[in-house]
Amino acid sequence: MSQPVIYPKDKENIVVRYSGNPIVTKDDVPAAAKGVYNSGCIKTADGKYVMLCRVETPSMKQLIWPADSDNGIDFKLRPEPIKMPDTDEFKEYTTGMYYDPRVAEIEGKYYTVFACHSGHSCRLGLLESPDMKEFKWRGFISETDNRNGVLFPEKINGLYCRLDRPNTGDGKGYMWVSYSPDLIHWGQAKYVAHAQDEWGWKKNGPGTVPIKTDKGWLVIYHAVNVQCSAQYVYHLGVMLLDLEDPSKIIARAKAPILSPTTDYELTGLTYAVVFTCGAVVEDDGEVKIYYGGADTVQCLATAKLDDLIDACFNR
Ligand code: BMA
Repeated sequence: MSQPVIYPKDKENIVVRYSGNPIVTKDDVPAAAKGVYNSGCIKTADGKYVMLCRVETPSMKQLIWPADSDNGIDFKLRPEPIKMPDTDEFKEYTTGMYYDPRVAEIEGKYYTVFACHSGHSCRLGLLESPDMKEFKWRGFISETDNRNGVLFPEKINGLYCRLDRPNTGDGKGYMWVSYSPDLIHWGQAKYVAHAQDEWGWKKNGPGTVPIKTDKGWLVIYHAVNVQCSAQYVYHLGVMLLDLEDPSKIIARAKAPILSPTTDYELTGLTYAVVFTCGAVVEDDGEVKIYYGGADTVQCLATAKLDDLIDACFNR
């Protein structure tokens, strides 16, 4: 495998891996598991962190399993995963495959969007929680074939807003934005970002909940290239979207901010993947980026918010 591009050459450490990576593994799950990765995470009003772990079971089913932390680094999984509806409809459209949860706080409530996979392809599902303790299933919120849904943390022009990645049918997929009056019915879809560059030409999709800055919505996203004709390589990139019209890209880093280079990112249940579903911005401007390594382990990296913004302008 050729060496991935590292950004930026003169500031190689804008994203720093936590030295104790991985921070959550299958051994932390109070049940048999094959992996924990691509977990969402949020800091709640009381200053505690709640991670929604994507847990893969030995039979390849996926679970969403909450974990708690006081410091955003050491997480303890709760005794049980989130209970999903025991309905024919839920089973028909998930077949035990629901994953990549991304949680946003909007007007004091917590909303988690996740991918629901079945023989009918992939759609987005929504959970609502008042406190990240009780979770209520709200329903499917997309048609097929869509994934990587992530809600903005506030309404834009009076409507809920989300980024997602519909597939284009040719094995590719790019980031879109759409709007909703009620979080269930979505429309006014607009295209945001095409894949670009040698490290992300195959597809891209939203990663973390957009972070509001005075320069625009900062979005950490994933982008994929293919090496040796078949090996997908997942990188993280960063871009800024217009605050009022997030279909407009204000600035975008030319090179990835994180590429798979460590053992735990290169080898696992899959290969060469860094994939994020959550970030927490601390009061001092540190951004904790939670990401999955090789679809197997949950990792953490940190960056300064200002450096991520600068990276978008390729400074
Ligand atoms: C994507 C999603 C992610 C996964 C990635 C790499 O399509 O399914 O959950 O991490 O592929 O395998």
